Amino acid sequence: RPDALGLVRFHDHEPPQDDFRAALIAGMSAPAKSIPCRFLYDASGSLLFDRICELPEYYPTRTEIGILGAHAAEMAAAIGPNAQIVELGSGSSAKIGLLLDALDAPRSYVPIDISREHLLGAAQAIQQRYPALQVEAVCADFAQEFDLPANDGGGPRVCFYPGSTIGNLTPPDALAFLTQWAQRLGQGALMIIGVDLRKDAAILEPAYDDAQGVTARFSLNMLARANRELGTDFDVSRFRHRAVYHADTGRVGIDLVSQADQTVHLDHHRFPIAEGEAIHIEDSWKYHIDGFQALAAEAGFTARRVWTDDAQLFSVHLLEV
Ligand code: AVI
Repeated sequence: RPDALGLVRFHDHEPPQDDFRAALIAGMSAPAKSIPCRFLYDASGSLLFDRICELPEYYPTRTEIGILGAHAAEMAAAIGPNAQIVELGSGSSAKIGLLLDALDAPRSYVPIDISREHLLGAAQAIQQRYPALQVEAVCADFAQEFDLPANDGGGPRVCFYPGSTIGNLTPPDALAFLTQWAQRLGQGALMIIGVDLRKDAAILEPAYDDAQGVTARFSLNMLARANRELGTDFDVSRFRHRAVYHADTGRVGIDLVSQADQTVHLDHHRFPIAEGEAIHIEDSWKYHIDGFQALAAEAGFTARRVWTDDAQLFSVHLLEV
């Protein structure tokens, strides 16, 4: 068997190290405290997120996999042969496999990830499973400027962005993101994107606050990570995870709520927090199908198809630039 990594082409755009310290100081000094959700995903956070995806209450992962499995043949027919598949974030080889298995002679697979380790692991696994595919791993922050590997196989360029990760951006940021990607992918390119749908709070709130407390641990890990990496002295036991669905805007807001008046320190910085005060750590925006299609149209895409599950929990859109 050929050495899989030897076949993978690797494009390293050397994304700069994210500055957790600066982000934490800025967010904890603001009148409404917050810490950006991208800091949830250190090694422990990523393992906890994998466990979230298996929880009975967290329907998005299994529902999206169900939709991809049920409709991969239609997706493949819309794409045709010799495609270049560009995946944003590559922690999901299970999902890309559903698409690759259905496609007619896919030419190349371009996983893009900020984490070199995850990227090379995923690229290697795919190369091993699909020896005829040209795998071109790109280490980059996919929100930053960089050039995509050329698409010279004669088929379409198809961007695959599953998981409703777009939902962790505010709608204006989602619009900016889609606009940037429409331009980068180029005329005629396709995008297959997973988008979680609006629904009853009775389904959404447990999805973000499960009975086993895995999501709470995922959230609280952000404070434990700050203690480990930055030397803050958060008393993690005196914060509580809270998830609230705001049906008027379609937003699940996630906060860590202080259970006491307390002060957190980082070097010479002091961050007093009152009992009941929240540190906002994440939003997960939910869309109506037509609302998302309107956003995509504003960004320069035409909505071609949309697939959902029977219960209308989740949607997978096919867009064209
Ligand atoms: C990664 N992202 C799409 C997840 C979501 O559903 O918004 C993150 C998450 N946070 C708590 N549970 C899951």
